Amino acid sequence: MEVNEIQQRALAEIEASKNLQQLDDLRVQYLGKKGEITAQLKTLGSMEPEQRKSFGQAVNATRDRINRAITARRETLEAAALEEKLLSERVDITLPGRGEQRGGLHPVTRVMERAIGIFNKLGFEVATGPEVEDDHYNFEALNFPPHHPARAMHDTFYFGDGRLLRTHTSPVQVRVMERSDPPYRIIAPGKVYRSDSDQTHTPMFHQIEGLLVGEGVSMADLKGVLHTFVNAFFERSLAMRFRPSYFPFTEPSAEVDIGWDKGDGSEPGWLEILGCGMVHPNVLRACDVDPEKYTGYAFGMGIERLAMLRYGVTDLRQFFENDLEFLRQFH
Ligand code: 2NL
Repeated sequence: MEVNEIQQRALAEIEASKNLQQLDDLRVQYLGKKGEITAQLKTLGSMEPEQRKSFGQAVNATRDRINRAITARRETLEAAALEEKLLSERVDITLPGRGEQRGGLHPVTRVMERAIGIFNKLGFEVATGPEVEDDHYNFEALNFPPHHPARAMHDTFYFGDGRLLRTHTSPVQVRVMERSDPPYRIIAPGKVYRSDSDQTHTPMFHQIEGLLVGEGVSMADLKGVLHTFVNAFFERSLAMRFRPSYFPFTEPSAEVDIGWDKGDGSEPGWLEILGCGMVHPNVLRACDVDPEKYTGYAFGMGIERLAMLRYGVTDLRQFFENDLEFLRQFH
């Protein structure tokens, strides 16, 4: 086939190509390993030297010509593609705004702040501390025996280097006791972590713990403060009872129930809302506080649980899904 004829056809097709894919197909068709121009070059071997020279020059010139045409066409197509992309992505800054939407606090935050406000009025100050702790602050100083189940892999998130995610906010209070002398009247609100996940447990949840240590502090003081708290929190006069319980870090220990009317016509019953007790002498000693001179009480409660009761939420996991339809109800 006449080389000129190939060149004319190639240049016309290149000029007519509509996109980069078509153009590349043409490059392969003419200049590729099995391309038409390459096929022409392969015929050189069987030619007489004189003819080979002139024919070789002609084919090479054609190849260069086609190459330049492809490069030029590619630049044109790329510029057009960019232009199209810019146009399609253009933002019309003259359009009117979409208006503003009022945000709101997360129900867990609201309940946390509500509880903190009540304890502040009762004279408790907020203390905070790290969420990454170690065995000493999370367990040892709190009188956990070495093989207590809470230390087990399946309850506690360990980093593997001696560090762990705190499973309660008690370490905050241990740190306060270690670095200062009584009296203490503090609450420790914050995130805590347990390797647990089902209908009623999430791996991260929120807690408020309280600690009051001084001279002559009794369980009656504890009961009075907690009853004042629950009445203030739920904005009504509630029945409340202590039920004997066990925690390593308190002795005696109690679980606190409130009289609860579900409001659905069913009989009112008792509902557990928090745990508490008198600080164990071993805990005071571990923090260098003299248990002969000082006594104290402590308590702990789950924020999500309080929030479920206050807002009538039945599925704990809704607090963590960040579904705006759900969250908007709390504005
Ligand atoms: C619960 C029970 C509780 C404490 C937490 C505490 C802290 C120190 C010393 C002694 Cl530093 N006790 N905290 C005491 C009793 C109960 O929490 O059911 N929490 C959700």
